Amino acid sequence: MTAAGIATVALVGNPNCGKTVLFNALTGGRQKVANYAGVTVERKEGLASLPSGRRLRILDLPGTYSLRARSPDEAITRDAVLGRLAGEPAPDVILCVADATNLGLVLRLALELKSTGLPMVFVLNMIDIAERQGIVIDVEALSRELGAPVTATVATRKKGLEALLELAAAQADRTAAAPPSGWREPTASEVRVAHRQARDLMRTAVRPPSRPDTLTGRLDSLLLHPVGGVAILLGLLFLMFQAVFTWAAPAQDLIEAGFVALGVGAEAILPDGWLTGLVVDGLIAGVGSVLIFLPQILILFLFILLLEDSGYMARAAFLMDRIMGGAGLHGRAFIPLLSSFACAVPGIMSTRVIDSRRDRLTTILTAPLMTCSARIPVYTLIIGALIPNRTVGGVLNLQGLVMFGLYASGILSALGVAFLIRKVFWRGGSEPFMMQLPDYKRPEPGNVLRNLGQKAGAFISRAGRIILPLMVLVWALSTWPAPPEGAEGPAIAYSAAGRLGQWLEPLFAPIGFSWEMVVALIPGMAAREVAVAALGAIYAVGGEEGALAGILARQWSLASGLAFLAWYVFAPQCIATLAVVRRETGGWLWPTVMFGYMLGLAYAAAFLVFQASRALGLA
Ligand SMILES: Nc1nc2c(ncn2[C@@H]2O[C@H](COP(=O)(O)OP(=O)(O)OP(=O)(O)O)[C@@H](O)[C@H]2O)c(=O)[nH]1
Ligand SMILES: [Mg+2]
Repeated sequence: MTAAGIATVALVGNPNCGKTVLFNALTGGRQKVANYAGVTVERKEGLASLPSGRRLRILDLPGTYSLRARSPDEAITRDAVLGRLAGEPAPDVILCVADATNLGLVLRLALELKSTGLPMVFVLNMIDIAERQGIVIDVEALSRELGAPVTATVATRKKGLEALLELAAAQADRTAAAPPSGWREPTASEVRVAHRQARDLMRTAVRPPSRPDTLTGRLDSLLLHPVGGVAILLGLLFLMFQAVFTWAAPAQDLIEAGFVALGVGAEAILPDGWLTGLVVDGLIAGVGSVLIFLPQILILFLFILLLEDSGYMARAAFLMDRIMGGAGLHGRAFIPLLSSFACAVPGIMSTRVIDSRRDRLTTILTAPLMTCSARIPVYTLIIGALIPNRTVGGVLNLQGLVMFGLYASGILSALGVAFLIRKVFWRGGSEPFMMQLPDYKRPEPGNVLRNLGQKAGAFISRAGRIILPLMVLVWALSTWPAPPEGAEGPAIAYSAAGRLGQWLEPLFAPIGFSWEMVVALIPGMAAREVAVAALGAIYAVGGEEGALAGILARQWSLASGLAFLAWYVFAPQCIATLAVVRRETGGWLWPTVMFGYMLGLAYAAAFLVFQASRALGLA
């Protein structure tokens, strides 16, 4: 027990049994939940209160099948249970959480946990589904054999939580249990004995379902079909991109109109002078040019969250395994790579589910090539400004096609880089794909909405925390110093930003970047979408009128625009990603390698695109 007298209760169980839903329900937390294995990869803690006013510290841990950990996320759970995490004693109580419809594997884990000597409560979660399927569980027999109280919960409906907390508190009060420091890895024969024990317990205490889940089987015969399944997956992805562009348009127009009105209003109220410039050109034009992408980002996340919570995402991983395996990527790399479509930072963290270090590093190095949502503002802005909105081949929209091409370039180059790494640098095949496919579930609207709200909050707060202060800086640097007496040309050309851009311009001339583009790249290092805000501010300070897309259409050649897009597919334009790579790999070597190879690819791609488009007369 800690000094404050608050007992620590750790949630331990197989992946995908509902530990995080339980954690969120007990502590009011907001950790990520989804219907596939390996969602939680970190230790999280929170406080739960009992009706008596007593409090318990709850730990949410990554799912595991055994204390004999193989991957980094499983090692976290093992170390937390055994009190091996720095500065943290072993928990006072273990809540062994089980998916009540799938007790076979968790009973082995429960027996292993029992052998640590820590007090335990065995939690039959998802009892709603087990009852629907007609599974009968002999709670008394289970409790006797495990030497622990057993209780049932429906975490998603917050059912059974009070009883659970009471049991946990009672277990915590038991006279000190033997510390688990004496725990050692069981030998092969001990493991066999434990497996037999778990099998026997399963036979005596659990009567198999009288109404098994047939929906999952029927859906999978279609969705996992080698041809039909892949066609459906591609269809879903296509629908997702269509939706991102078409559904978002009305909301985007509304937000844009709002910011224009805000700018006009501010200009009317504020006195003439530098303050108006800062507010109207720097803050409103800059931040507004990014916030109009909120609807698109929310639609993208809505799709991803629905696919995750229904259980389909794990199937997509399964379908992609053959293709990715051909490139030398581990099947388990799919979900990290897919999460990277939202943002590479959680994507890179979720590579902890990959046990082989080489497979994990390959995935980390390729994750930032996936098109993260921070690129959406950049892509959409430039496509909207420079690519004509016309139909090709009768059905396909040219703008949508270019967008699809950018996503495809990211994916193909990731496969190419992985192939190169695995075939040239680290030879050797990757391991077979093993991932338990979850049963399909109706997505929880509450979970999806909460997650969506969090994404919206994160996007808006990024605008506040990162973009807003940077826009003050960009505005100041592009306003001062003022041009000398009798100077010719636009004032901004004499400012610090203008001079810096012009000084760097020769370096970027071969790839077709103007000095404004070069200047926008620099604050864009903090977060990719800041480049859009910076362009908005730079052109506004430069005296250009109207929406940013219209300005780009006048100022940029098609060749330069395409080169800028190509740059953004590859460029290592995000400090947060490099920082998380350093943390996950424990040094500067891999972030440096990543920065170098991505920068090289970005310059080469932009060069090729610019020169080729000029040769084709697209300038
Ligand atoms: N019907 C039902 N669904 C549940 C229940 N508890 C959790 N779920 C669903 O089960 C899925 C997995 O939940 P998570 O909390 O992410 O599982 P986890 O154990 O934390 O998984 P990892 O972090 O991967 O180890 C989600 O889709 C939940 O909505 C329950 O009691 N009943
Ligand atoms: Mg979890």
